[in-house]
Amino acid sequence: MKNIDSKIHVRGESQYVNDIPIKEGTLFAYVYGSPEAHGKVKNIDLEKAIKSEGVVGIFTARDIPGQNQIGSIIPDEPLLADEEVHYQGMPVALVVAKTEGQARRASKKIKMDIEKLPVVTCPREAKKNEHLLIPPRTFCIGDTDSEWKNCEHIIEGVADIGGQEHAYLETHGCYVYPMENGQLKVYSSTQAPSYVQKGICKVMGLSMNQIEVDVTRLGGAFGGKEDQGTPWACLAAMASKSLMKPVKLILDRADDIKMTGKRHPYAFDYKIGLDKDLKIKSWEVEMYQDAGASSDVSPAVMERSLFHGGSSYFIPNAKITVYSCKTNTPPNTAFRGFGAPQAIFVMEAAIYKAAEKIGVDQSEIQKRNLLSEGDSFPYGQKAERCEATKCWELAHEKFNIQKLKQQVKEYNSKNKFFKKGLSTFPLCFGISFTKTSLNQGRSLVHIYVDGSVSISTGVIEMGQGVNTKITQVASKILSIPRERIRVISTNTTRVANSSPTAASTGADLNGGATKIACENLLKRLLKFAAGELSCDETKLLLRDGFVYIDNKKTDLDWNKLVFLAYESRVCLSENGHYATPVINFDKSKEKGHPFSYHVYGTAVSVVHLDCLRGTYDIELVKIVHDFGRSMNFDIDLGQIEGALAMGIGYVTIEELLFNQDGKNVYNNLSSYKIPDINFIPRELEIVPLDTEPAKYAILGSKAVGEPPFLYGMGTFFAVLNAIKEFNPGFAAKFSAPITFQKTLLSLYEKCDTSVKMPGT
Ligand code: LUZ
Ligand code: MOS
Repeated sequence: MKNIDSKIHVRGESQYVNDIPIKEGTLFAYVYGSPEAHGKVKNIDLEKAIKSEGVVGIFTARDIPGQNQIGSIIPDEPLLADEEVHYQGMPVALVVAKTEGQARRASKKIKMDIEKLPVVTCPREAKKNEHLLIPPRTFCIGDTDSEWKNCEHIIEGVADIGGQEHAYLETHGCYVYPMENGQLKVYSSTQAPSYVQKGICKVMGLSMNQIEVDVTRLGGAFGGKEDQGTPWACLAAMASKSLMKPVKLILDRADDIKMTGKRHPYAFDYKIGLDKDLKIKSWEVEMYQDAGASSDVSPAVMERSLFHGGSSYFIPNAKITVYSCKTNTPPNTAFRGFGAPQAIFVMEAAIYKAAEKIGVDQSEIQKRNLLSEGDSFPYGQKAERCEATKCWELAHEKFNIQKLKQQVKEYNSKNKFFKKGLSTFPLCFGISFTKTSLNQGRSLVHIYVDGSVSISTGVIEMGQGVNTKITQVASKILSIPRERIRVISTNTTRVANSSPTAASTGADLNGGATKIACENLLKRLLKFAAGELSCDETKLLLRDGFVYIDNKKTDLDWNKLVFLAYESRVCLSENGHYATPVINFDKSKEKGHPFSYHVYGTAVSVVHLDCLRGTYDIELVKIVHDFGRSMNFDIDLGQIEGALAMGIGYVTIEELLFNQDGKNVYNNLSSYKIPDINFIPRELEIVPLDTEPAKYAILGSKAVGEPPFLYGMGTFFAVLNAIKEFNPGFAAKFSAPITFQKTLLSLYEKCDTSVKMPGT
């Protein structure tokens, strides 16, 4: 089954927020952001701006009727800056005018008087200054302290990894109009309509039943719209309610990049101990999370870093600590992988360095430490239906990795200025929101009298194809063609209190709820049919749109059945609720069973390096992936390819840099480079692991949104290997992304560990 949206996408008919036909009298808003990264606000001069052509109103913190507060986990983030500014681009005022251009021109006339304060953009420095947003958290298993003496090899080191811009195609935006009785209707580009609803209520002093948030689809989000769709909606809502006019607020690309948070950069100190058989015995790591100026979802990101602190490996003794550090950059936020990529990066860096020091292949250490059935994760959950070794072995067999290594070696021996590097990468990713209560979904299913079906769920379609999966679920349970089913917009008045579409759980939670709703409807209809056909309900089933008795087709078809049921006053609507079973977590002990299952996989990457220029491309990536039993291979493949490209960009060419003034240096898509078609692997193969349907996944089909992002990380280590082929004296530094600039310097660097890379 193809993605149900492909047709309208290619015709340009899909409606995003900016495509919604606007109402008469619509006003346009523009956000004025702080020109300084840190300081005390002495004065905001609006005089010239107010007189500017077309301006209808300018709103500042003082105009907020409710609380000036949008922090969703910790209340530490004002909607509009009041006494202090904490990052460049921090929203200070909202200019509303008759046209977008007028609003923008007026905003240029705002003058701010700011008394500058020191700017910090490095998490280590913030930690040193004790600027932590929340107390640190530690996960422990075994006893690392007493284990070091049993280790044959002990390696210590540092690592760091940069941030990442989400680069969704559709920037943030919102369109709000006032309704009667003080109600507001809100169209928002958000992964979390219920968060937007709640946020507006807090800021406006309204109750949730006064706000209707509606989302048809997003042009990408990747976590960037989990928490950060909310401020723009709050601003537009405030203007709309105050002026009693429809208000539209769409960020342009430059402002979106400047004002919104990214993936969290991290810095690490680690210590790893192995025995003589290369088994990891002890693992200590301290992670310095760069949270930006306020906490946003950083505490939850921190939590996922803790959960993935052992990566795909069984570590009997571990001590994993994360510090959430306050810096003067936009508040960093959710991004595909959500703290796991950073934690996994430092583990792989430690393994790489250990391999280098011991003189073995990196993959030898990886292989010997893979999780096995029944092994404990540091948080107490045991690996069940563990596919780590199966993926690893199948990858070696299918892709003949031994031979690939041989070919790389031969190529390198024959070429002086071109080198190849290969690396293997095992994946293990936990599925479920780490916050147990978020693991619930709802679905409202209506069967209309003509037999067509409409479904509303709490899930957001953001290009990932979840509506196609929801349609498939309903089509399968109700046994009717998918053309008769329509998944409609996500709306807070139809489905309330929805969790954000995040943590790769959208299809599991909302598909699960849809399945329950459809099963209940089916049961009800079959009970009714049994009466009509005067037979026992247990003999009946619905197949291909017809009722069958004892496997014999009757002439009672779906349309007739639905119509007759309606005439007999049978309810044709159902509200399904799904809550993930088995999961729990005890924060006081930091132990529990937080994930309904794990996704496993193994990737092998080969890069090709031009040693004169320091440039490289990705020759191949081959992946064995554990889908459980994929319910839609085309869509799942699309997710893997997209996630892989994103993961490759993250550790290679995507460089996020803030200067001493806290200015985002690469602040548009011509200087911040994301992978294009030429930078994705020339050879790409994705092989599904032949395994059972997964017990707690929708129709046995495991979540696929985030896990494959991690495969891209393998390319970082492949580049290191290629550099070493040219410059054997080079001491690997674990500072991602490994840009062409860093690569070139590494190629010609003497073996001198005191040499500092730029940007570190
Ligand atoms: N969001 C969230 C997430 O609130 N909790 C999570 O555990 C999570 N994991 C991945 C992505 N987003
Ligand atoms: Mo996400 S990082 O699943 O919003």
